[in-house]
Amino acid sequence: MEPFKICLVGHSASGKSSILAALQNKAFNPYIPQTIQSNCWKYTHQNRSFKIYDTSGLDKFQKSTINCLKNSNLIIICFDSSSKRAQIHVEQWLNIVRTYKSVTPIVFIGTKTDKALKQQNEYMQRLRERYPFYLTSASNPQGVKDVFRNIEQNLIIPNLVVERVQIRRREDEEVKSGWFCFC
Ligand SMILES: Nc1nc2c(ncn2[C@@H]2O[C@H](COP(=O)(O)OP(=O)(O)OP(=O)(O)O)[C@@H](O)[C@H]2O)c(=O)[nH]1
Ligand SMILES: [Mg+2]
Repeated sequence: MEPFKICLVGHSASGKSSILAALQNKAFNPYIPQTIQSNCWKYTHQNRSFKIYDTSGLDKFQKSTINCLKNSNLIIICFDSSSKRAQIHVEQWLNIVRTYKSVTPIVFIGTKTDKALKQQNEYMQRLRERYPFYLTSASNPQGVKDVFRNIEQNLIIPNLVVERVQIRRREDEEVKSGWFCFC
């Protein structure tokens, strides 16, 4: 059976590689290098194979990131939950994902919950209501692992991703119009 391909995308420094490092039992590294193009990690859980693609958030590697997106079965949009620009970054990545992968299910992971400022506004609330939505910190590796176990067990293994595919486009439109209302 082909591995289930999960693609991590999001703004540069949103914490994608740190999430992957936590899953790989690596210690949290505040000086973790920026990702060049993308990295892939394969693992097995409950007899099912998964491949996680950790992409670069930098514009100059966007072509490589889009290639990863195209091959994926599930897309995780990561954002820095402590950043004041989190909404803008989420919108940018939603637009990219919708342009290149219109029917692949999306999950959101807000990172860096250990930092003080968290974006708890109406936009984030709408995202939370419309998509699978998690908050975590790479400084708490068990928390990151729990997020992925939850995604595997509640969305992937029971094939719930199929239901998300059917309703995703409409949800995107609602979230998008909500976003414009806040400007
Ligand atoms: N405090 C805190 N810092 C974090 C967390 N996750 C990542 N960081 C820091 O944020 C910075 C960027 O993290 P990365 O994991 O490299 O971000 P990225 O999304 O992979 O970035 P690109 O590879 O450039 O796309 C690094 O200094 C990390 O140590 C977190 O949960 N808490
Ligand atoms: Mg990275």
